Order: sequence, then structure tokens, then C-alpha cells
Amino acid sequence: LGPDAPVTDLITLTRHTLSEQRRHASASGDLTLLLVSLQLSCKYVSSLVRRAGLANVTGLAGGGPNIQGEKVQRLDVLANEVFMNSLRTSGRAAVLVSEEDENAFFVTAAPEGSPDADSRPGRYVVCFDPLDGSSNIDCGVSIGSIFGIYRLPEGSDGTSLERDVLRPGTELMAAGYALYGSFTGLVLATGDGVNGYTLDPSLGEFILTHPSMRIPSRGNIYSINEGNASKWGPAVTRWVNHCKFPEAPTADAEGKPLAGLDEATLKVTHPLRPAGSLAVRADEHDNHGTRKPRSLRYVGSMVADVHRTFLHGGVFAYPADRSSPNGKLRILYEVLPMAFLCEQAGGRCTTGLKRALAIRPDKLHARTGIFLGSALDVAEVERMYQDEENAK
Ligand code: P6P
Repeated sequence: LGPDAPVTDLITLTRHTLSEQRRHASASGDLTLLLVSLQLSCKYVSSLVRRAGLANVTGLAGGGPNIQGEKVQRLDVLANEVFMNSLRTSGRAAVLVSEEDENAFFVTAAPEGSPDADSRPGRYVVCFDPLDGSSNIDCGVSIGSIFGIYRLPEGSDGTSLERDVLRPGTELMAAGYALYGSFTGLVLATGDGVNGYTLDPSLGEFILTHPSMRIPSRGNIYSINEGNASKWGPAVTRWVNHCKFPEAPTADAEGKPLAGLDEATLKVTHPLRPAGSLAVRADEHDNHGTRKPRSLRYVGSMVADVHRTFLHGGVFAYPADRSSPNGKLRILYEVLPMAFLCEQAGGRCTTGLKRALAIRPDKLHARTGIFLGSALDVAEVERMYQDEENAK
């Protein structure tokens, strides 16, 4: 049929997950079934998001009563209901933690004949943000859903918040996010690397389009809300200045003084360049020997900023600051799933002082600051935090 014939051997997310699970003898297929529920949720939310603006136009949303006379709920509340119902009835979830709900939901077997008779507890704990960045919907900015999956600890009956839910990201067995942007994508890791899928709306299937995603080790983008600059600590300020006014190269990555740099290059200074910035590698400079300033890209929707970082490299940052000493992003259903995906794709994710994946949340909606992205760029941030600690 020739090279431009349509693909007839479609690798759908379900088929791909099954083939990945076959590599683990102990796999029961339960995770695949749980992921089928999560896929359905993301497809449904995608369709809701795509219709949201239209619904507003036809008066079916925006608070006014719809044709059934009932108040149309906000999109993130609807998205939450979709995730909760799909996971509760999957028969694979023991505990559900949602950004929208104050408390965890422990799945129990409802009696036959009761309205939620399909509720069946399983062996997985799912922490999710059903619609992250929902404040961006009305202006058409990309938003997303984020989820992290733990298996119940051996011998656990899935009733304890402390033992079953408040766990470090190192115990995650899978994580993913859906991106509702110019396309609907789903990025997923189940322990053997990261794969990206794109929704084919005509089929209603997520098709494998980005196998074995890897975050570039360095990138030329930094992503942070500069409006918070007055609240940053010294290390964040130093790192952002380093991105904007990079130091002329005086040493290579191993710290060995670079030979042959002309005096003019070494003297290149900028009034705002902080003293003692880190030397950066000569191979990252324009032909005048100075590193090109990085570009600032900040969407203000975590899934969009993280997805761009996965594809183009650089660092997405939401650091702790004076007004938010624990940062803004929530540990269980924003930071840990993204940190898991980041490390599975060869990247690095830190609070500045600590590996993000090692954090154990003390409360369901606990927050932390993070820097996520290209391993070598994030390592620069950690060095600056360490310098700040050493200077104390
Ligand atoms: P700011 C969205 O509300 C969100 O939780 C993340 O998706 C996003 O990264 C962050 O907040 C943006 O916060 O303070 O920059 O508007």
C-alpha cells in the first residue's frame, strides 16, 4: 500500500500496558483494568473540557439553571465525580484521594441492590487531581489531570490513612497525567520508563505516539512565576539570575579552569549578575564565550509546564517562598506523581534541599516546593541551595 498508507497496527494504551505487564510474571492484569478506568475518566474529562466554552455560550453552565432546571456544577466538580465513580466501580481501588475532597474515600463492597452496588474494593490506592489548573479553562489555556498509584502494602486491608495513603513517592508503582491542550495526551509510567499517548477522538483510543520519553539532560528554558520574586529566598533568586545573566565560563563542568578565554570574556559582567554565580560549561555558550540567557516559559498550569519540560528540557519550578513556606503544589497528587514520571524519564525533581520523591506527606493535602526537569539543570539549583545552607 506504500509508505503513506494508514497505520493498521495500532498500539493502544491498553494493549501497550498489557504487553508491559506481561514482562512481570506476577502481574494479574489488575493494573491494566485500573488504567482502563483512568483512561475512561480522562477521555470523559477531555470531552467535558472541549464542550465547556460551548456550554457557557448556550447557557447550560456558568451557574444558571440548565434545561433540566438543575444547577450545572463547575467542571472540576464534574471531573471529580467522573474519576470517583469510574475508580470506585473498577473493583481495583481500595482508597481514593482527590484534590477536590477533604478526606480520603475508602472503597467498600456495597450490599446487593444498593445504588452503588458496583462498588468493589481492590488493591490499589489512587491519588489524583481530576482537573488541575481549572482556573485557566475560560481563557482556553491547556489544563490536565494528574494521578499516582500505590499498591496496598502486603497484609493491609486498606483502611488506614497513615499506613496505606501517607506514603513517600518511592512507593509509587505507577503515575501519569492527561493534558487537555491542542490535543489530548496521556503520559504514563508503570516502572519501566515513560510513554506518551495521543487520543484519537474518532476511535476514542489513546494511541502510543511517544515511546520511551527522555527529558534532555539540559534545556534552555526556565519556568517560574516571576511575580513571586519579592518572596523568594537567596538560592532561588541566585538561580533565576543565573538563568537570565549567565556567568561567563571560567571553568568546565568538572571545575577545571578553561584555557584560552580572552580577558574581555572573563570580564563580561552584568549589573544584575550576582557575585559568585556558578561557572557553566563552555559548550553551552555562544561564540563570544558567554552562555545564552535562557528563555522564560510559564503557562501557570502545571501539566502544561511539565509536559513542555519533558519534551524540550529545562526546569519547571514552584519553590517554597516567604509567603508559602511549604510551596503551593500538593505532594500526594501533584508533586509525587510528576516526580515519579520525571525520574522515570531520566530527569531530576527536588525541593531544592531534598529529592522530592522521598517526601512522605504528613497530611492528605500537604504541600511542598519543587524544581523539576533536566537533570544537570536541576543539579545546579541543588548546588545553589547547598551553598545557601553552607553560608548559614
Ligand atoms: P500560580 C494551578 O492552579 C496550579 O495548581 C498549577 O497547575 C500551576 O502550576 C500553579 O497552580 C500556578 O500557580 O501561583 O503561578 O498561578
